[in-house]
Amino acid sequence: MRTRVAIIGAGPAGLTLSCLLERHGIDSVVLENKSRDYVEHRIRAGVLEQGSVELLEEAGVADRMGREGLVHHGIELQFDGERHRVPLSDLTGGASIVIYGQTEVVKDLIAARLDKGLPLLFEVDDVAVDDICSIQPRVSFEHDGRRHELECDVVAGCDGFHGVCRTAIPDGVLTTYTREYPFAWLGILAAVAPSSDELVYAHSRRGFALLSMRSPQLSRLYLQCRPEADIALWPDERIWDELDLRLGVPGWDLAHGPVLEKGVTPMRSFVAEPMQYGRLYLAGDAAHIVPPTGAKGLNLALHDVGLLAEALVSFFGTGSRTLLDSYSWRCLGRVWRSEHFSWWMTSMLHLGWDGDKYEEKLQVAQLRYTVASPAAATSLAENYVGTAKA
Ligand code: RFL
Ligand code: PHB
Repeated sequence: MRTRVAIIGAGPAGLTLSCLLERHGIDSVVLENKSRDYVEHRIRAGVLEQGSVELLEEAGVADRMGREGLVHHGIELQFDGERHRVPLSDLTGGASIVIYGQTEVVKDLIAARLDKGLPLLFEVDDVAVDDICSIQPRVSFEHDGRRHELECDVVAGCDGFHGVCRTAIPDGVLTTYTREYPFAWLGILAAVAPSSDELVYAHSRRGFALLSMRSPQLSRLYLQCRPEADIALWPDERIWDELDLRLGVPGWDLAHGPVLEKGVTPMRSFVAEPMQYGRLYLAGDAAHIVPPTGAKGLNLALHDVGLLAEALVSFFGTGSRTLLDSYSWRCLGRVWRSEHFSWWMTSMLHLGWDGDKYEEKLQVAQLRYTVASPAAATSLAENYVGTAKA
C-alpha cells in the first residue's frame, strides 16, 4: 500500500486532517485501533471555538453542526452563591462558541470519509512507524488477521496521549513538560433539559461543578472529585445531591433526569516539544494535553491540523518545506496560551483538598475581579472564544 499521508488515529485531529487534505486532492490513509462504534460514542468535549467551526466548514463537514449546534454568547461564573454572566461576544467584538458534542463531530467526519469510499481502517493492531528520517517512512499494522505495510511521504501522529507516534521519536529529541493535578472530573450525561441557557462554572465550598449541555434535551454535568475516585461509590442519587449542593443558588433548581453515561477523567497538563521529527508530525493530544476546565483540548487539536494541512498543501503543491519546517513553532504559541488559560481556570475554580482557607479567599477574589473588571473579563472571554493573541 502507498499513500502520501499516513494518518494514525481517527479522533478529531486525524479525521479532520484527512478531510482537509482530500479537499486539496491529497490522498491519505487513516488507521484507528478502536472500532467505529467506540470512537463514535466516546463522550468528551462539547465546546467549539469559532475558529474550530470555520475549520470544520472548510473541511466540508459542518452542515449538521450548523443545524443542531447551539450558539452561545456568554458563560456564567458562580461563586459565593452568586451567578455572574461573562458576555463573551460583547467582550470580543462578536465572537461566539458552539455547543456540539465531540461525538457528533467525529460521526460527521467519519461519514464524510466513508461516503466517498476513502480509506479509513478501524480495529487495526500493532501499529509501528519506521524510517521517519527517510523520505519514505513506513507504517506497518495488523488488520483482518494480516500484517500490512503502508509506504508514505509523511506520517501524521494523531493518536492521542497514549498513542505510539510520540514514542517512535528517539530518546533525547523531545522535551516534555508535565503537571499532574490532584483533581479529576466525574462527568454525567443526563436525559433532561439543561437548567441553564448557558454553561455555569461553579466555585463552591464543596468543590467545583460545571453545568454544560449537548442539546435542548441533554445535560452534561461535571463534579470535581479525587483522581482515584471509584465510580461504584457514586450512585446517581449521590451525584445529583452533590450537584444540587454545588450548583444551587437561591431561586434556582437543577432539573434531574435519567443518567445515560458516567465516568471519571483525570486532569493533566502536558506538552512535548518539538511537535515534529523527520517526516513525523504530531497533532492534538499526541503532543499536548490540557485539563478540561478551559474547554481547549479539542480546539487545539483542530488548530494543529489546520496548520498541518496548510503546510502539506504547500509541500505537495510546490515542493516547499518552509511551512512544514516551521509547523511545530507555529503550533506552540497557541498551545502554551491554552496551557496557561486551562491551568489558570483550573486553579481558580477547584478547591484544594487540604482546606486551605487562604487559597479559597484568593480564588474568590480572583473570580470577583474577573466579573467586575472589564479588562479581566475580556481576558477570560478572548481566551475562552479563542481570539487571544498567542
Ligand atoms: P483523541 O480524540 O484521543 O484521538 C486519538 C485517536 O487515536 C487512536 N489511537 C490509535 N490509533 C491507531 N494506532 C494506535 N496505536 C493508536 N493509539 C490511539 C485513539 O483510539 C483515538 O481514536 O485525540 P485528538 O484527535 O488529538 O483529539 C483531542 C480531543 O479528543 C481532546 O483534546 C478533547 O476531548 C479534550 N476535551 C475538551 N476539549 C475541548 O476543546 N473542549 C471541551 O469542552 C473538552 N472537554 C475534553 C473535555 C476531554 C475530556 N476527557 C474525557 C479527556 C471533557 C472531557 C471529560
Ligand atoms: C462539556 O460540555 O463537555 C464541557 C464544557 C466545558 C468545559 C469542559 C467540558 O470546560
